Amino acid sequence: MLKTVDELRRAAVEIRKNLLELCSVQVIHIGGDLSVADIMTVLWQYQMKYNPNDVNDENRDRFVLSKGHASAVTSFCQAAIGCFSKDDVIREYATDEGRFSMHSCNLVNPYVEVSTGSLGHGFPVACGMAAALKHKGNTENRVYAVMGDGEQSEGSVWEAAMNAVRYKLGNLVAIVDFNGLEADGRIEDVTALGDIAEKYRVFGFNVLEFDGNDIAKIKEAFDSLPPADSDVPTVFICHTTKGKGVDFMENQARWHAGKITKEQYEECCKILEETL
Ligand SMILES: Cc1ncc(C[n+]2csc(CCOP(=O)(O)OP(=O)(O)O)c2C)c(N)n1
Repeated sequence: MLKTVDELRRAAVEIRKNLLELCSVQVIHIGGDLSVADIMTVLWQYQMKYNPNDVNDENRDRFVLSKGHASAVTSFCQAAIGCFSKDDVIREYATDEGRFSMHSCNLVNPYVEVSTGSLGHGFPVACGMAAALKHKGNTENRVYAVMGDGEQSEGSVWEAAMNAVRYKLGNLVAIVDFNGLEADGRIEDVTALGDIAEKYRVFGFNVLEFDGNDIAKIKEAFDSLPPADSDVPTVFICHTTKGKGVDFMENQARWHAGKITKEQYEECCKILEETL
């Protein structure tokens, strides 16, 4: 596990380079992978209590990728802590026998807690997992669920949010990757989300709102979480940039998913290194 902001910044660059390498051989959901890369780096390499050698450990933190199309960034974050190698991900991605694909699937990959891809389904399952942990008397572990902002237009998200408060799921941490774009346009033009932080606050959540591409801010937010055995669920509203780190992809809905050339990959890596 990593400790410092500088180490985590370096690690996030590596995750982005891995994503771009894969993106030079396969179509991936690169825009939403890059927006959430900093949050996922801090979550997997700093925050989560997770033993890669024991996926069934009762005393593990659980991770649910509710925006299931960000499977590539999840796989590279899991590779970074030793679940498998980064080259496994690149070799097996989108192959018939492979463990990795455009959406996370637990039938072929035991490191996936729950298969996701249909938006609005992962978060309710995460709430159920948090309720089960609480019911079993587990006071140490948390359930982290990463959602998209477009995903917030699914009614099931709000049914789950209501029940998370009702069942006092203080071990639940919802993370909203608020990049302002969904698959083919701006959230504002597709759905009327309004003040999402206020909505969660009114539902009864502990709400933290911050820049989700700022490693120091992300680390600070995780450090400030109430104890897992507290009674109020937390949500992070993370303001991010879709395509973060690759200038021609930033804030471009057409880079929701796509593929780049080897030359673009080399060029992007150079620029990412310079940002450090
Ligand atoms: C129920 C459902 N409806 C539609 C889709 C198609 N879809 C895949 S990704 C996406 C956009 C999601 O936007 P957002 O949650 O903001 O994700 P991000 O921008 O972070 O990639 C949509 C509509 C889906 N996967 N599931």
